[in-house]
Amino acid sequence: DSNDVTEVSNFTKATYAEPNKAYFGKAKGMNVIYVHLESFQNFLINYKLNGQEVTPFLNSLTRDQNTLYFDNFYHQTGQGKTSDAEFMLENSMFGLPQGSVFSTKGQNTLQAAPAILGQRGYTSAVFHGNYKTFWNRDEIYKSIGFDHFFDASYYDMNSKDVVNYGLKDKPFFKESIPMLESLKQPFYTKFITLSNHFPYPIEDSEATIGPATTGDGSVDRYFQTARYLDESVKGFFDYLKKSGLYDNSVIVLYGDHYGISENHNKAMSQILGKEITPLDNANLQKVPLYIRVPGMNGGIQHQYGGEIDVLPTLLHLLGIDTEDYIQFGTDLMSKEHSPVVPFRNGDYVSPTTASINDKYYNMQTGERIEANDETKRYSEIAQKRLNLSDKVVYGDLLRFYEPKGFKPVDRSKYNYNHDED
Ligand code: GP9
Ligand code: MN
Repeated sequence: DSNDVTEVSNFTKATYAEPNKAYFGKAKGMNVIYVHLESFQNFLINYKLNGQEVTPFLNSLTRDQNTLYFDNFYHQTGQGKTSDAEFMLENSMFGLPQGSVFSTKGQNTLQAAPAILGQRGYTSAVFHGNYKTFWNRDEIYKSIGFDHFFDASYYDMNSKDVVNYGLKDKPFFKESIPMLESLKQPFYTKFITLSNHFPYPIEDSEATIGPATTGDGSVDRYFQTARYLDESVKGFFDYLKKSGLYDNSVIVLYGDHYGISENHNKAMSQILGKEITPLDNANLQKVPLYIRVPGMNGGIQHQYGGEIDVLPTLLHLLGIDTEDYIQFGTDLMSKEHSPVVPFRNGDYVSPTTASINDKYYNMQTGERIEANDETKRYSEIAQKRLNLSDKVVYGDLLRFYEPKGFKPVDRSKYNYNHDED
């Protein structure tokens, strides 16, 4: 009830991290373009397979002068995979310890990015080459406040352009362009890619790099579908540059979750040339995060963070303060950003220590350590953030909370029925 939500809002206000003045408002009024990089792990960045860069375009973006690239950024998804990543990025609340919050809590009251921005004149849309009911998107997107959802029914799903879960990324971006151009600016948009998805099927004619040779087929093909994704994103960027959108849009790219699970550690140890320890496993949960803002000073960022932190970071860049919102992450660029990155199971990593499966590590040396004051304190912080987030989601507590100046989302105003549009 409202007592519970007061406990939560006291916590998020106490842990709020003030915006960094050098970045606050740097993207004010700009369009927002998210590119969801399916199953894309950070080890791919700058990795060379047989002497060749796997993802030359995404590698080059780490050196772009207007781009922040975060190289200690972790996914925090659970069983909800893609949908958990989406939930965290739209809300700065965690997915659930079991199941998918998208599938089970689609009717919850939310105060998500599309609604916050929609009330400031933004039009919002999701583009995705799979059908709208997958992960219950067509329900929860109403609570999130997405104005438009261009799902597979908007695309040419001919059999040569479709593989695995849906439309291949190259035709996906290409066919998205006229729909993107139909939106009133400023817009808040998300492009959810699909081709780099387990078990990473790809036709020889579309593979522009040879497979790895571990003998584990999905690991071996992962590099080929990652290359295909890299080329797809480059093509989309070429369009953005040509159209001028590049100069008035924030572009955020993120890997949603791991692509290669621990079941493939034998092949991964061949790829990385070393035995995979539990701490290596945790670090393999790093995914890339890029934030490009025209005119902003970019650079490689080493601070630790995770998917929960993206929304406050973005809102502060857009010049919107987050203090009054219930959000469980903190602005990555704030001097008060929390160094503790909780995983969904209660483990955590930080720049100094990590807790993995009830064992503790020195993050710098990789050595096992005994529990100490910091590991106890950081474990408590991680657990507290997860528990309070769960309390909000299970109790649908945002029903009882109204951020200053925020109008509740009216779900009945949204529908994604293509034919009735
Ligand atoms: C499905 C796609 C994949 O539409 O987003 O979801 P995942 O299997 O990665 O959770
Ligand atoms: Mn996914």
